Amino acid sequence: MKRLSAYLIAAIAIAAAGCDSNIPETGTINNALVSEVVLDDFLASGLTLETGDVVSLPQYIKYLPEDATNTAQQYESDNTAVATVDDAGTLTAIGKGNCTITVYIGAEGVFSEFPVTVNEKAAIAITSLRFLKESEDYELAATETADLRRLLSIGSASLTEDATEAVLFESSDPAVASIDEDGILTPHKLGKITVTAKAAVSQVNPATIDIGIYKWNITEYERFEGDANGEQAAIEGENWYWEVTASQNPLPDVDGRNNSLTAMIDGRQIVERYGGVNDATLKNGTAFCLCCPGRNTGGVNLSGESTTTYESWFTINMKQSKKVNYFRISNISTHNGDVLVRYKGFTEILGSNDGSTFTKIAENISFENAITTDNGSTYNRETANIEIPVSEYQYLKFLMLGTTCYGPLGKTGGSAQIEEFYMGYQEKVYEE
Ligand SMILES: [Ca+2]
Repeated sequence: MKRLSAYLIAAIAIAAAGCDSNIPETGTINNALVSEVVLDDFLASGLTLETGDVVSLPQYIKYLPEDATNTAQQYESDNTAVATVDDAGTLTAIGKGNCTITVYIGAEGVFSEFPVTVNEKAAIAITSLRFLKESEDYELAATETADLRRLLSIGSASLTEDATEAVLFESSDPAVASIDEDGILTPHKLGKITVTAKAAVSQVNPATIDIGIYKWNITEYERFEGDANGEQAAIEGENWYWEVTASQNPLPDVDGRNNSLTAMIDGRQIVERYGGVNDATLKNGTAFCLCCPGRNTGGVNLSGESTTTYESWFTINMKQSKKVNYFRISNISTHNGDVLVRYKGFTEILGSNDGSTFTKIAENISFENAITTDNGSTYNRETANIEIPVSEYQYLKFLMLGTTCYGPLGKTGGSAQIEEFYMGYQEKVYEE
C-alpha cells in the first residue's frame, strides 16, 4: 500500500476543505477506508501516447476494499507539459516527454501511480504537390498579401485526413515578393518570380507557380478635344473624336437627363439625380438614355416590344481603329433608387472597321458585381475598368437583348442611363 506523507495528507485535507470537496472527513461515514488503489494492467504497465491523445482513466482504476465508501478520486501529473488530467480523470497527452500520473482515492492519501510516455504525433505524409494554376498575377497597388496555399493541391497518405506534414515555400526573389511558412505571399515591387512548394520530409516532386507582380499601364482614349485634361465638351462647336449611334432614334426625352448621342462621352456628370427639366445649358449634366423594351418612356414607346428578343444597341465610332480591352461606366448617382436605370451587362460586343460588317468580340459580359457595394444600400457610381478581350477596330457595338442587361437585382426601370462611358487599352507592366 502506498501512502502520502503526513504533510501531504494535511495539505490535501486543507485543499479539500477550502473548495467544498465531497471527500468526507476520515471516519465520519464509516470505517471502510480505502486501503489500496488498483490499476488495470493497461495503466500499470505505463501508457505510450501521441500528442493529442485522450484517455478516460476511471474505467481502469479500482480500489480495495470494494465496500469502501469514501472513494473520491484525485489525479496529479508531475509534468503538465507532457500530460494533464482533469478532475473527471480525463488524461490528455500534451507534448513529447515522460511524466508520472498519480491517482489518489479516499482521504487517507492512498495512491498508485503509472508512467506516461508521449511521442509527437506522426505527421500524415504528403504524397503529391501541385499548384492549381501555372501562373498568377497580382497588382502591386491592390495586393497586400495573397494566400498561395489555397492554390496548392496537397496529396495525403491518409484516405480520410489531410496531410499534416509541413510544406516548405520558397520565393526565387524575395525582394520582389516574399512568402512565409504558411504560403502567404507579400509583394514588394514589380517583377516576376517562381514560388516553389516542397514537402518537408517526403520525397515528392516540388510544385512551382510563376508569379507576376504588375502595375497597369493604361491608355484611355480621348472622346473629344480636351477630354484628357478633364474638360467638359462644349455645347456648340466641339471637336468630337468619337461619334455615337443608337438603336433608338429619336432617343427618349428623360427629364433632366439632357439625353443625346453625345451625352455619355461629353465629360458632363449628372448634378441632381431627381432630374427636373432639360435645359439648353446642360446645367444638370447629361446622361445617355435608352428606353427599356416593354416600356413607354420619354416619347419612345416600346411597350409592345419583346422583353426577351428586342435588340437595343449603341455603337461608338472612334474614327480610327484602336486597341481596346476595357470599358468603364459612370452612373448617374450612388443612390439605390437609381439602380433601376443602370446597365448590368452587354449581350454582345462587336467590332467593325467599316461600320457595317461586325465581328463578335465578346458575349454575355456581366458587370453586375461592379455595381453593388458591400452594404447593398448604395451603389458604385463608377465601375472599375471592366476587362474585355483585346480587339482593334474603329467601331465597337454594344448589344443588349431584351431586358437582360437592364438594371441589376431583377430591377428594371423605364430606361437605362449612362452618365459617362470610357474605353481604353491597359496592359500589365512587370518592370519599373
Ligand atoms: Ca455625360
